Amino acid sequence: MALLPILEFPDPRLRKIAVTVDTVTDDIRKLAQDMLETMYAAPGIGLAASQINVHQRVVVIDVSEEGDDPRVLINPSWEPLSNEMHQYQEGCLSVPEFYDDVERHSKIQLSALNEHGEPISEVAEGLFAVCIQHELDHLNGKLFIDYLSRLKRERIRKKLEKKHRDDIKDALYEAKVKAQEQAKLDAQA
Ligand code: GNR
Ligand code: NI
Repeated sequence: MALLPILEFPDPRLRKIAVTVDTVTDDIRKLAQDMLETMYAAPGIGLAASQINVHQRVVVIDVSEEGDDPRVLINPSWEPLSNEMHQYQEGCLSVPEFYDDVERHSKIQLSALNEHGEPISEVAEGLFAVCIQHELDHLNGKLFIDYLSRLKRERIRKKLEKKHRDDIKDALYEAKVKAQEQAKLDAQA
């Protein structure tokens, strides 16, 4: 198992369209397990392969209270089962610390392959339906903030760009302190 780094907006790689998985191999199952581990550690309730820079149509979801219902969805698709829409305050691991309302279909029919390569089809509602629609968007290069006003999206972009600059500065400073400590040890040796 491995924790994978998550791409953050406005990284252009989040805009790539993921390709269909031909065959559900051990490599795909290993990818899904690493994605689940990464999702639980974040913590999050869903993760699309696009977010870890793997542009294949693989999604993991766990919307259970206890976090004990991992779902692997390969080549997922959905269709609305009613025209009823539901607003939900969404967040995204690729847009850390921003939350806003998005309208999604309340009831959908999900089709996908499971981790064994078997076709599944089920009705999804509530948070599961929200999450499926959010993750499918990732596979198509779309983010929840694309549904917000340009002004809001630009404000988020500026704040995250600053965060990324600060993260790099912090990492450089940490590396410098470490190098100084090592130089001191070397001098004593
Ligand atoms: O962890 C997540 N929470 C969440 C909350 C509301 C609507 C969608 C989500 S998905 C998100 C994890 C994520 O970014 N998946 O792509
Ligand atoms: Ni997301």
